[in-house]
Amino acid sequence: MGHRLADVSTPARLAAPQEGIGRDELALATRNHGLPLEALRHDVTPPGLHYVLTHYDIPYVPDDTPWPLTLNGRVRRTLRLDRADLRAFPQVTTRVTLECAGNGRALLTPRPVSQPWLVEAVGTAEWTGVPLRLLLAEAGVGPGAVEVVFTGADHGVERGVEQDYQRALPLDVAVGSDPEVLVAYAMNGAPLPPQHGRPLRLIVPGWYGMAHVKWLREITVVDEPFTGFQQAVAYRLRRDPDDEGEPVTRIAPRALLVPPGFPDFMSRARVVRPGPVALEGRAWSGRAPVTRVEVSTDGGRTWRDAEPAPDHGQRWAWRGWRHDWTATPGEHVLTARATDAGGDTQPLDQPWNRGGFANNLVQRVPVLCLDEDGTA
Ligand SMILES: Nc1nc2c(c(=O)[nH]1)N[C@H]1C(S)=C(S)[C@@H](COP(=O)(O)O)O[C@H]1N2
Ligand SMILES: [Mo]
Repeated sequence: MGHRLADVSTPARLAAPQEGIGRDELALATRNHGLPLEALRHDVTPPGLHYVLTHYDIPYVPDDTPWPLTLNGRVRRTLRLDRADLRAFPQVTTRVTLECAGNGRALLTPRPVSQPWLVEAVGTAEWTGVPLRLLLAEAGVGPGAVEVVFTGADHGVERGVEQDYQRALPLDVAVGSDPEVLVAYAMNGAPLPPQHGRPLRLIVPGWYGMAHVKWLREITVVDEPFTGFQQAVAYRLRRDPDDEGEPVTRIAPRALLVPPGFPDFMSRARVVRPGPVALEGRAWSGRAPVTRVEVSTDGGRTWRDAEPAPDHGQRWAWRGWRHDWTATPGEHVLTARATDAGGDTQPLDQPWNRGGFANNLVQRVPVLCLDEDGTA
């Protein structure tokens, strides 16, 4: 009795100047794990190493659970598709890099209080499913349609608003083929793992994670812009709580380094030996293909072009790069910076908004170069 949930008019909180990560953020961080950065070595992330983000609970969906996918709203005919119906449509497999829009949030000042990602909220998988445009064509998009709303089976409350997890896409993106949006039922050739949306999820190549609705059960064509919480309240770029804010959409360019050498357990600081060190990493952008990756081994004062890995023609997946470095005893700060064909690049100073969204500040990796006898 007397308990009240937070209110939607209460803005998401910013941490006080010296405030550390709290117990609520720790609880989110243990549920929503990141990619161990050494797994950047894999072209395709093994499923258990792919980052996970789930706002509420992971639904319990035993294998034989009926899962009719409903297509309704402004359509000529409502469809209810079971697993066999979906398998009867053409099947497409696409390699896609997913990144959470909040990646990098915990490094911001002031720090938005939410899932405290450093830089590891990313992963790449081969997603298999049915092109969404084929399902919408089968249902027949009616006149006046402007957006398509996707509803997941998970349910929770967020800043006082009880809701199913829902997100919308503009109609042209939903019916388009570049990117080809998928209703996916497999990840890396196996049924979706529970945490990644079993049995069905949306995949929107090039868009930040929030668009890829998991545990997808309903697709609704609407004739008004969708105003659900995850669209109109969350996932907007705001500097002040009452800004309307721009919506978060496509992934900004980012490069990450495979951590070189070996780590210190507590600080995660990297230790390397003097001599040649092959620096390697990944770079991606959902806006335009990555055209350049630069590396700095002196904390961003000077930059050298990295060498791109062979292009496998995977537009929506990260691309590898490498750079040979000769480590000398002492402390170094390594960093990498991606630029895409649209001219977007990574800032050296933090881009800041209240949600910490779409912030692609360059990664800084402190490295200690030590001789075998432990001297620098
Ligand atoms: N139904 C549902 N879909 C969801 C979410 C969710 O909480 N519920 N989280 C979204 C967010 S914010 C991200 S970053 C991605 C994460 O996908 P992954 O866990 O498969 O990596 O799923 C998105 N889809
Ligand atoms: Mo996310």
